[in-house]
Amino acid sequence: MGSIKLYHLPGACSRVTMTALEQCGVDYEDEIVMLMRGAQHSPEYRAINPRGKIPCLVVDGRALGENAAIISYLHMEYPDAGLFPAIADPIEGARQLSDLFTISANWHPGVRANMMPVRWTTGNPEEVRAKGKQLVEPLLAGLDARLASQPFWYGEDWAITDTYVYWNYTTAEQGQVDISPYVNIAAHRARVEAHPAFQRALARESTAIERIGGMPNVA
Ligand SMILES: N[C@@H](CCC(=O)N[C@@H](CS)C(=O)NCC(=O)O)C(=O)O
Repeated sequence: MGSIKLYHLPGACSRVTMTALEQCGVDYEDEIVMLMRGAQHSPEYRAINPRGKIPCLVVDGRALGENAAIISYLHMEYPDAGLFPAIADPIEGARQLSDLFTISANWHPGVRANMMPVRWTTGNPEEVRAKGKQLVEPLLAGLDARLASQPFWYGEDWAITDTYVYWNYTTAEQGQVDISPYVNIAAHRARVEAHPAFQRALARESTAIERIGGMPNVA
């Protein structure tokens, strides 16, 4: 790999890609995109990522969006970094991708509807918030059941999938979903937070915030 830059926002879902970069030991630059100020819609950012989303990883001038795609790319470049358990079977490999897609396509929209309902309706936001909650609750119950017999998504070992689903359930919690009844998720949360690459990503986010002189207060 040549030059690599991650466009991100501390605390946003770009934290998943940042954790993956840290897990792979990639040397990369990073730049904060102030979503709360609409910077994702600026002509400058749209020239980098016309989709106006983060995360966006720019590798040698070529932009790649979507956590699932970026993770998949990093896994191809760094197959021994431990982003996923090693497997030889193509169906199992495709299932790992399928897991990322389902988090992206099913968890994330439900979480967002619950946390930011005004982005989804010009009508009553509380109805959308309730709908988001309704979408997320069976996912939480399914995850909790999965984690009853194993510490991580795939079993004994951490995978980036754990960080991705963690970001979703902790964000759901910020959006008025009570995750406290899910005891296995609570234990998973502590394990994911203790993972070294996640800790490095948090430190990297703090450095990025310091570099811009602190996060602005946005009314
Ligand atoms: N499925 C995408 C979701 C990307 C996404 O929605 N990112 C949010 C931040 S968590 C964003 O850029 N929001 C800005 C906007 O929608 O205007 C992924 O996982 O990469």
